[in-house]
Amino acid sequence: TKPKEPELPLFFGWFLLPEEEERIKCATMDFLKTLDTLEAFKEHISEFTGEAEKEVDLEQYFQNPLRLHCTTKFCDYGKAEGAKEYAELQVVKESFAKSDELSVTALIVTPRIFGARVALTETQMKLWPEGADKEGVAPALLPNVEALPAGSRAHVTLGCSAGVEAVQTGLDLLEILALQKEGKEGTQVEMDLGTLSYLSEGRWFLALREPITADTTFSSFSD
Ligand code: 2AM
Repeated sequence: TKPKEPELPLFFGWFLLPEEEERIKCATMDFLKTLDTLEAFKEHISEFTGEAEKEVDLEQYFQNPLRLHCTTKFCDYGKAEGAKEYAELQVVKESFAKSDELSVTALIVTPRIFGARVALTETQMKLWPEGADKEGVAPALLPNVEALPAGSRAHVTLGCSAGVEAVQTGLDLLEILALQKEGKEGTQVEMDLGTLSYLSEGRWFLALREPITADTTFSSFSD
C-alpha cells in the first residue's frame, strides 16, 4: 500500500502566545473605544451605519477571531495553490514550533474589518510565500499592489463585522497602503498611540508611534 500523504493544514502562521493575545486585545480595544468618540470619526459614521447621526459601538461592531495570528500561507487543507510546496519548504520545517517576535506598526479600521499591520523582518520574509501579497486581489488593484514592497499584506485580523471573512483584512490593508502611496490621505488626528489618518469610504489607519511587539509561535492550524 502507498504511504498516506501527510495532511495539509488550513493555514500556517505566527500565533500569538495566550498572554500576548490578552495584552494586544486590551491595547487595541482601548483604541477602538477612543476612535468611535472622535469628532473626525463621527463625521464619517454613515460609512459604518448606513445612516448619519446613528452611533456605533466599535467594540460590539467587530467580532473577535478565535486565535490571534498572522497568516503566512493559507493552504485550505491542500486545495490552495502552492500549499504542498510551501509545507515542504526547508525553512517552514525548520521554523515549525519555534518562537518568534512580531512587530505591529499600524492599526486599521474599515466598515468590514479591524486589523494590525505587521512589519516582517528579513528572516520572517523567508516564510512569506512568493506572490502572497497579490492573492485574490481585484485586477484593478493589482498594479498598485505590485508596486508595494513584498510582505505589505502581513497582518493580524483583530475583528470582522457581521458576515465578513477574515481574508478581507489583508485586502483592505493593501487598498489603504495603495491609497497612501498615491498621497490620498485625508484628515489626520494626533492620538496617544500615534497619527490617525482617514482614507475615504470608512477607512482609518493609525500609524503607531511605537511598534507593539508580540511573542508568537510559528505553527499551523486545522479546524
Ligand atoms: P486572515 O489571515 O486575514 O486573518 C483562516 O481562514 C485564516 O486564513 C484566516 O486567518 C484568514 O484571514 C486566512 N485566509 C482565509 N482565506 C485566505 C486566502 N484566500 N488567502 C489568504 N489568507 C486567507
